[in-house]
Amino acid sequence: MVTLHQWEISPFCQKVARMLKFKGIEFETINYNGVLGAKVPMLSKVGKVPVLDINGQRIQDSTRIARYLDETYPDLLRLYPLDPIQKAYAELWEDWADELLYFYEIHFRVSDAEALDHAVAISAQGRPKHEVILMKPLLKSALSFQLKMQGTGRMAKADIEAEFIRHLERIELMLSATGWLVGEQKTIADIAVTSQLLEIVRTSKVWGAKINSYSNISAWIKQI
Ligand SMILES: N[C@@H](CCC(=O)N[C@@H](CS)C(=O)NCC(=O)O)C(=O)O
Repeated sequence: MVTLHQWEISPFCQKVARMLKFKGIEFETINYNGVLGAKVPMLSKVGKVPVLDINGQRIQDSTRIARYLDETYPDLLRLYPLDPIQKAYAELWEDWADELLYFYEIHFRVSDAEALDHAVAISAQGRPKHEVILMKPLLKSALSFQLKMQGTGRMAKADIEAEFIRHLERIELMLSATGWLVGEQKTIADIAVTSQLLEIVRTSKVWGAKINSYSNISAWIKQI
């Protein structure tokens, strides 16, 4: 059995779940909601989720998992294109989504009270009520700290949001050629980028509507 150790609210965990579905690999999930989050550091040396148990191995990091899946199941649909140039583009999009777009997603989560409440409710699903109350300040301070350390959290809100719109415009333009970010079919690039955007759609009404106002992006997201 393939097991995905995850936080339901994590875009990286959603990315792995989408990769497994894309490949048609059945899996079960173990959620570390509420105070169970304290067990996450024990799953791997890095201490982050996603962590995947597969074929007697434990793999941490969504990108390492993606590579493993392509290498181990060459007969299933590929996440990374075979063409080396297209593969490099897909890897760049993936890294951009994981290492940059992620911080916009965090910004929209901590700067909008409604989005934060929604994220907290998902992170504490199935746990006693007092954990929901406990989770809110914990999640907000952890995410704000992460955002400040990375730098985005020290920028003016208006500047962060103007920059995010520029990114959306670039994505919209890139999709106008084939409907996909790289080549003519779905790749890891589409899965990685939409996994970040879909977390914004899921928790923020205003920014979710903004993302869906771009026609290519909206049609593309529906296919993921
Ligand atoms: N590069 C990692 C990032 C994973 C990541 O940042 N996971 C977050 C949840 S969204 C986490 O586990 N954070 C716990 C921590 O940093 O202590 C991947 O692609 O899997």
